[in-house]
Amino acid sequence: MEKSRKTLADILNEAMVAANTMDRDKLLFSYKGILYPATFCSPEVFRAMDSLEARSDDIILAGYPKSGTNWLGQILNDLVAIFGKKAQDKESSMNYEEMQEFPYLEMGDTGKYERMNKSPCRRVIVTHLLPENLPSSIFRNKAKILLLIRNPKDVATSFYHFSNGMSHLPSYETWDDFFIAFMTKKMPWGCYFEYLSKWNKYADDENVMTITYEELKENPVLGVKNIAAFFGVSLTEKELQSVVERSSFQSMKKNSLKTHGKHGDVFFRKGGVNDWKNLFSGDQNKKMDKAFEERIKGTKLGTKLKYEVYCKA
Ligand code: PPS
Repeated sequence: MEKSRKTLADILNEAMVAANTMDRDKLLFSYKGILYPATFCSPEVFRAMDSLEARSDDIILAGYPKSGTNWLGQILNDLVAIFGKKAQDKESSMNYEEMQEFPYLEMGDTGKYERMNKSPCRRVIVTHLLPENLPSSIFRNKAKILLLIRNPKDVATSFYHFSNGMSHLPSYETWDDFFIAFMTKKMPWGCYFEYLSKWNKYADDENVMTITYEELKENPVLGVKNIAAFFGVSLTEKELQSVVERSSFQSMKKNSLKTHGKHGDVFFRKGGVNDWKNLFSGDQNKKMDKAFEERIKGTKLGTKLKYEVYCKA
């Protein structure tokens, strides 16, 4: 496979520079009824995506924006590097870093999927997409999927700060304006409640493991252990500790200038639970509680989210 030419930090910087010259109403485009950022995604890339030939040993991470995908991406890449070292075959002796594509499946160029198909490495593929928009080979070839979910109030809060901190997304003058957009399906990658309800149909599949941001935050050692077991990566106690340490919020934030360039601080903002309490009004709490009750409560993912614990005012 051709060496990936640009780092994540380079790609982010270029996209921000391009977005600075664009009109607000051109920042997002619609594809199959869902909005996406024009500086990272394109209809051509979406059309090319189905040529990806998924493998049963692929590591797929599915998570709505702002649910902690960079965090889990760090953990999964670390696990794959450990797995590769232990496999000690010709392929794993290649420089894993150099084999990497831009981690998000739906972002990149149209040649990306062909390059990925040629990669001999075990692949980590991150996506914000709905299950129905993923390449069909992911389900056909039984690739394992880690589904990451986060409480909707912190997702909205994180998304609001991100939208105002990055130029590739439309910014909002007030939190109230953002809240209306979040609740009326105007977000890039679609509506979070729809995301939860569509992924809920896959939550019982044996190839899908669900983890919440909050449970990983509470017990990262157990979380990493379970993730490693799900993907068949064996870890010594020392390796487990180092994966947890390298993926801590403090470590990732400290390293973010290197990994994400000058926008690192926006990606690694607070990294906690309950920041929504600083933004939500009583009325907004009621509105989101009602939407959750009507659409997600009682489903497997709804129960897993522990809404009563993390989202009740
Ligand atoms: S993005 O832009 O969609 O890719 O964002 P994503 O990475 O999915 O989510 C960003 C939020 O995850 C927090 N984060 C972390 N929390 C805990 N530990 C670690 N290591 C970590 N890394 C990232 C990040 O700070 C964003 O949440 P907020 O609430 O905005 O801080």
